[in-house]
Amino acid sequence: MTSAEPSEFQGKHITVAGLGVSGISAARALAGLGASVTVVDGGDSEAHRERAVPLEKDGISVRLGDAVTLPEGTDLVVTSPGWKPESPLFAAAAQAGVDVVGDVEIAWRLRGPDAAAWLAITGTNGKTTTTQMLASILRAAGLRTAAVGNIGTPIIDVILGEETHDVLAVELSSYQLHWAPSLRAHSAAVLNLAPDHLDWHGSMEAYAADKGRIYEGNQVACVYNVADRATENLVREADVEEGCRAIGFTLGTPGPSELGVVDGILVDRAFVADRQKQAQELAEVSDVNPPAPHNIANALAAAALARAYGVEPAAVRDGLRNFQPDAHRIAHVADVAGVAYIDDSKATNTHAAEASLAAYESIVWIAGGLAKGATFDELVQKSAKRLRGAVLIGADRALIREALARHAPEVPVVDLERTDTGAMSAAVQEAARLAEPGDTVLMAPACASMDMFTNYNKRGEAFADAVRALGAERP
Ligand code: UMA
Repeated sequence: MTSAEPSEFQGKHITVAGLGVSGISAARALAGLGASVTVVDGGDSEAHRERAVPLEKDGISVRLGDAVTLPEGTDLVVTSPGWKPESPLFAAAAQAGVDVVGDVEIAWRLRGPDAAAWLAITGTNGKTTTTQMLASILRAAGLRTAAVGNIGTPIIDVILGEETHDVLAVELSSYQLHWAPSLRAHSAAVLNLAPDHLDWHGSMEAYAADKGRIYEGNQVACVYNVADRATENLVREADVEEGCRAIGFTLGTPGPSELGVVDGILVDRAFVADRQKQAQELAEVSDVNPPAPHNIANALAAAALARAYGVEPAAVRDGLRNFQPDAHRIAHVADVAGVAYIDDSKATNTHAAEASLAAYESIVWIAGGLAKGATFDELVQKSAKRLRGAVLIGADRALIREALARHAPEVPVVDLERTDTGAMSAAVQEAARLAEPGDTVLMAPACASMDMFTNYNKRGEAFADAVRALGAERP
């Protein structure tokens, strides 16, 4: 915070829900601002106890193994994003007349008078990549920026940190948006909307409504996906600043106020002097890495936000060229015995898995994990003709097995009936058995990883290790 004024949190008794990445950041920041902080967490593992020690040394109370009781005298609850709205702790807070907000809300309230603008991104899929692309474009324009939020860097740390920023590329999850009522971004994008996290939100309507909050109070542009009507509807429902524009992105030829693609060129018909007659070239499709359709859409959304902020076309091109995608996103691990092995561990929901299954012709699919309330019928129906076989792992694999039986009964399925970490190695061996030269073994689980792995990175690493072991066996 640039201001020397005492913050609204000084002297307050604040309960922070969750001793994870965002809870630790919020607790430290609020204690630093003079609040009396208690962190509560339902977990009581060795890892939790280890995380508590440095906080307690700094005068922050930590209560483990109880996610229900509201500490006596709490003035405000600051929650981590993963806590569901119906958590008993929040019912206790409501009973006591105590507000509940998230760490993003705190970050927003802590911005100083010369604070960096927020360019915000959400969507069911592609938000991390788009946020990284946006940060890369902003850097190419010579702006001081950081990629923050759901991407893994808590926003509070950046707001209160030493470094000064001109503009932030902010990835926001539906959870974070739910708990950030006063957030008002410079411009924002919803990339797409498909069922995900329904166990958290309760319904598709509630999920969409939380995503739509990202447009509230936008100043310059609300960026939506022309191919996904639901995102445009969210723009219509939003209450924005006077003069804020709706900007579409499309893989087709753009109309006025849209960015799109013409003859392999990414073009802007929104941020030009005469959008009826003019189109500005931004970059070539081949500048996008990888140039897969869903990723070109991500690039267009990032470009739209950058252009809304006033970035020049050449910086959009340079930023896209400089961008390197993360590991575990449709990453080619190796070819073994004429079969390609692809790690798309990041496909943690059906929508993402659908995009990667659409990219290959003959696939042995490794899938399963935590379904998070999803159903698999549509995914299997759409992908059935591409499946040479399927290998299922993880807690909710029966849901996928049943969908395969209903819509792709001829596809051979191996149900490993395992949820241990070593199951990935067995899954790769089974997949190798089913695959023929020219096929692709695609690990795009359509599920979260936490039933078997710490996170999707670990799941991807386990897959890559198993593929390498296979390569050593049969080169
Ligand atoms: N906990 C409880 N009770 C509950 C829920 C959680 O006690 O009912 C405790 C857990 O024991 C744990 C802590 O709360 O100790 C974890 O809190 P959290 O799940 O909110 O996770 P954080 O470590 O704070 O990380 C969060 C985001 N996690 C989630 O939204 C689930 C991270 O996004 C984000 O990077 C980080 O804040 C910084 O902003 C991860 C994610 O999976 C990558 N996001 C989802 C997604 O992208 O699909 C939304």
